[in-house]
Amino acid sequence: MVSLQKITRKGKAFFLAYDQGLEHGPRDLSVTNADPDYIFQLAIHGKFTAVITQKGVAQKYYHPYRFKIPLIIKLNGKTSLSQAEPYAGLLCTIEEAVSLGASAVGYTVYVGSKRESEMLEIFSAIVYEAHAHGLPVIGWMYPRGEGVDDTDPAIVTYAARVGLEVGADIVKVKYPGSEQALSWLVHCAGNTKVVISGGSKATEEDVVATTKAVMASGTLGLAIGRNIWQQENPLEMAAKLREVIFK
Ligand code: FBP
Repeated sequence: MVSLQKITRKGKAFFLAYDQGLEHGPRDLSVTNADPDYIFQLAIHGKFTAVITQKGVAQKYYHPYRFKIPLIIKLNGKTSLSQAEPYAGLLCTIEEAVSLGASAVGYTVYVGSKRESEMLEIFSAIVYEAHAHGLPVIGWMYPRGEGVDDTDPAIVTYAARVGLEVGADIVKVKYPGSEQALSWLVHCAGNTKVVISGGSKATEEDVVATTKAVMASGTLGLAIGRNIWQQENPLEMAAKLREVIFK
């Protein structure tokens, strides 16, 4: 099994996700957090275990930080403007990710999309190639498509299990609503580790409470974005979450 050591600490993950500029666009951004330098500094001072970006942000900003914070490159993505069937095209190769200094790579599979099989095929090939370079692969396993309820815990669990079946080292899923549901999801993911995404901005109390349930369910940790860098005091928020994750 490929090692997760470079992107974890004390066996836990605390990833700062910053690919929303592509996925959601400026509606998520402010004068402060639209600047990738701000995010890399935040990742370092907030003691995250890695930062997640698309390749363009890495190309233009990562170099000065390359020995200070590990990088996870998201290999595919899409905008929220397209009305097409959920599908995120491949934008970066493993070779490019390696040359940009990535310690791991990520890829979204929209489980339930009519184009799911294309994404699964590409995902499987990525796993093979990334492992040949010693890089772990994180699957953003997101149920999506007509008639697919992406909030149904059974469906979120199915998506996580698909990650195990196709060779993901880590799956990134949305919180399935309760500690009990998440514990079952973690069990179904087996030796594939689980990280939970943050979602749109919530209150500090809610994020801390959810993180406690997330850690009690046996996950590897968090891959959180907006609930950190949209906060008024993101370093304070990061410190509170570190207390839960690493204690
Ligand atoms: P957040 O913690 O901000 O929710 O980020 C997690 C994430 O998976 C991002 O990596 C990605 O950009 C976004 O959510 C995608 O969300 P969605 O597909 O639901 O719009």
